[in-house]
Amino acid sequence: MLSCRSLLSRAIKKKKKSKNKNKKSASRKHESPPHQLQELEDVEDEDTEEGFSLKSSARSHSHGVQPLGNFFCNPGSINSRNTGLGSLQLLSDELVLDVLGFLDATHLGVLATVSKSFCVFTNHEPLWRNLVLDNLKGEFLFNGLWKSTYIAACYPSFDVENIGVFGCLRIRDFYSDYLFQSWLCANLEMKPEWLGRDNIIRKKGISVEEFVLNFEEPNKPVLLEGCLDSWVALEKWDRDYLVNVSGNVQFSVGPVEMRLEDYFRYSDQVKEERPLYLFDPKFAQKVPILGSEFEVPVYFREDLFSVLGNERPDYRWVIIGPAGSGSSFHIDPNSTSAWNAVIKGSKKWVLFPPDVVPPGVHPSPDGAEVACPVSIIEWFMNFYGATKNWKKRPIECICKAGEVIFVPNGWWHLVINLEESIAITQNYVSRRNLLNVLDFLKRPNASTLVSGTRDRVNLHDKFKNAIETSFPGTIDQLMQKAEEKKAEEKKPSFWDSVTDSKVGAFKFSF
Ligand SMILES: O=C(O)CCC(=O)C(=O)O
Repeated sequence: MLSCRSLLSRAIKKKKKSKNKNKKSASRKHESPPHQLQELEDVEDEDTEEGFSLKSSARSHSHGVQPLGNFFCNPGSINSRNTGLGSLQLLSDELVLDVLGFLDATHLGVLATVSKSFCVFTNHEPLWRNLVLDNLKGEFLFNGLWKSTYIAACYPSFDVENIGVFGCLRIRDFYSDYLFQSWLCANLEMKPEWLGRDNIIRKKGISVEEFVLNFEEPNKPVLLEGCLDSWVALEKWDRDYLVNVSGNVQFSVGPVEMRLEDYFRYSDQVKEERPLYLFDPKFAQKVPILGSEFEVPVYFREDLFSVLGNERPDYRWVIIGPAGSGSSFHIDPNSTSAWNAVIKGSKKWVLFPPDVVPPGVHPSPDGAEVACPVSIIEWFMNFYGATKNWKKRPIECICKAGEVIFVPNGWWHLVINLEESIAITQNYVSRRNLLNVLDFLKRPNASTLVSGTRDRVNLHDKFKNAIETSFPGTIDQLMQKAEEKKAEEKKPSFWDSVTDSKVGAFKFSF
């Protein structure tokens, strides 16, 4: 997944300080330790754009960085971004950060002393996040900032208590859309208007036949209520229980493996654009009791990849993340369909059908890469509005604990956790999408497209042969049915043929 940042060149109004400061600023002040008071005053000066509200935990690590639009509206001001970068000022912010990404912690630290501008760039938290993840893997105890987490782990005698984002430096005249937007996206609340639309079909207690006929066959999403009622997980799974049963087991969290307790310590404090997300395909092997506390809902029990035994691609995941974490726009692997069951918390879903690429999303022609905004919140901020007039409006919903969403194959979807959430998801192949999956696995660039398995190129033949062995004749039958359906769709109905001839007649008479 590639990411691209869209520009935010609009001026953000400064709010005048007055006695009538809004409640949020006042309470923020209250909650903060004394060493942050000075920084908080800065935030009150440079609050956010109209219509957006900051998370109550938002601290001043906007560090006074302002969007470029403010520079153009302030005649006579200088942009310390440029003066402090010297001849490197010609580089875009992304490029400066890319170059800094090659430096180790010591060199970043030294460079930070060169100028105010270098101080801002070298303290960009994602640089320190990469240093932590590359060097410490999952063996870190997060302490509020990635920079201090790194320093605390590598230099235990160093007092990291007072490491602010910029130490004691006050930044007031640094303008950068890129850095401002990164801060804003990390600190924005979801707007109510992003959550209000709920147009998914909800069903409770439908039969498997109804599900197949009305949703799986026509490849349409549906939200299913009440089908997790027998799950032990629904009753038992919370932080304490999961930490208890998992002990020192490590789970996949982005590029690293972490103990659950350490992950929760991180997710309690995190304020970043793209929080690390726990997404583990081996959880049931690692902690078998977890695998025994849920069962596949009745609608999704046909699971043809199971013919591959241990060679099947990854297919089920436990997903845990704080508010703001989630999955940016993608289509599920190997043309599979999926179900996603929320055990704790809630998730906002936005889904587009296979023939509609969502705004702000740019897949490569072969589908192997997708460029989209850096973060989910950035997509909402810059592209959600466009969906009102989009070719086809998306399907949207909030999926709450105890509910399951069916994600049909080929549908684009984005998900953001509205609160800390725990979920199970499973990707599957039934007879309704077997031919799609086989076609997908046979594509010429299968070596880059196929995922979740080591042997990507041979998966098609292995799967096809295993299906022929376990369910002889099934593929042929499905192909024949598909041909008949196609022919049926092509055949004009009586009414079509009548109206066609009318159109023809009119054409002639003109
Ligand atoms: O973050 C989530 O729960 C959604 C996961 C998802 O989209 C997927 O597994 O394809």
